[in-house]
Amino acid sequence: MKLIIQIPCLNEENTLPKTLADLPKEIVGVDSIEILVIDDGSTDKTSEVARELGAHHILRFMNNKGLAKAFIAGINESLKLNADIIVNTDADNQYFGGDIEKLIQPILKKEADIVIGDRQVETIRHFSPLKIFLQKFGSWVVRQLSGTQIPDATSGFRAYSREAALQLNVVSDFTYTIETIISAGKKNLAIAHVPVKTNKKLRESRLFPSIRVYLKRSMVTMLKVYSMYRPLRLFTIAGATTFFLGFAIGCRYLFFFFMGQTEGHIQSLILSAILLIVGFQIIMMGIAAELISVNRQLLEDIQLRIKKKE
Ligand SMILES: Nc1nc2c(ncn2[C@@H]2O[C@H](COP(=O)(O)OP(=O)(O)O)[C@@H](O)[C@H]2O)c(=O)[nH]1
Ligand SMILES: [Mg+2]
Repeated sequence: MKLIIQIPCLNEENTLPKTLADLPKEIVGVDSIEILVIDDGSTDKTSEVARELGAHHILRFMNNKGLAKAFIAGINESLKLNADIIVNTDADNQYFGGDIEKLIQPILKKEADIVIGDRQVETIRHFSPLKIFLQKFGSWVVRQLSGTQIPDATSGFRAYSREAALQLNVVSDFTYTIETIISAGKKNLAIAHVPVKTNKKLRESRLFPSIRVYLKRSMVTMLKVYSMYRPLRLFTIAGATTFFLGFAIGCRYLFFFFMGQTEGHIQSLILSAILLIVGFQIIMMGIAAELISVNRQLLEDIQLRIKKKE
């Protein structure tokens, strides 16, 4: 049983030493533990520090490609290195390395494909009440969209079985955390969660410059991923709402018409016709998107078979 711990990094020369020092050296049930640092075009000495401190593998990009790309590149590299379990953690030592043992237990016991570390955000002292509320609300939305029970959707502390990692695809540029949960839920993978400890904050978050940016990007991601996996439902809701609004306005027009008011109300007649047509077209687009989505599932199935052969 080989465990690879991957750490995506952008300019982490200061915090990486602490993070690496806290990682477990051995775990019962695991034969070897290797560390993979993904240096996403850092302009500081991240790669050198990682090498000096004994990281087994370093994947270095010449320019910054973003966390989502770095994450999936790490997963694919770990698969090539024959990992049986892949754990992702952050380079700012946010997560307590000693909890990796706990994190991989459900996979070792063959109870889960993916395990998400639950930070229990309400207990994190340096999170503001607004940030706690948004994290909880965001996780609730992700639970609804994914049909899973994950309490902490944006946690970057996770473990993947080889089987789950083979099925992983990330299309958004910004964050992989939400997307991977929604797609895993839709693919019916077994997702578990365990409570984990977090360490003191060493620096400000780089991913979320402000709450507004965080909200905007998260919403765009959720909408995009959900429309990838459940397009017909999404488009039908939008289309049907528009259609019925047009229908209601049309009925109002007909009501006046049959009551003898045969003149006037032309504006509402036009509006009704537009809404009816647009609503119908949205539903049609949903059907086309659903067919494309079925195609994507077939492609993913082929991709999985090829990856397994490789
Ligand atoms: N590869 C890559 N990693 C990044 C990037 N930005 C942040 N990270 C890493 O992602 C992890 C989490 O970033 P952090 O700023 O702590 O965000 P937080 O999750 O909001 O605390 C850390 O390991 C960072 O080094 C990026 O652009 N590319
Ligand atoms: Mg952090």
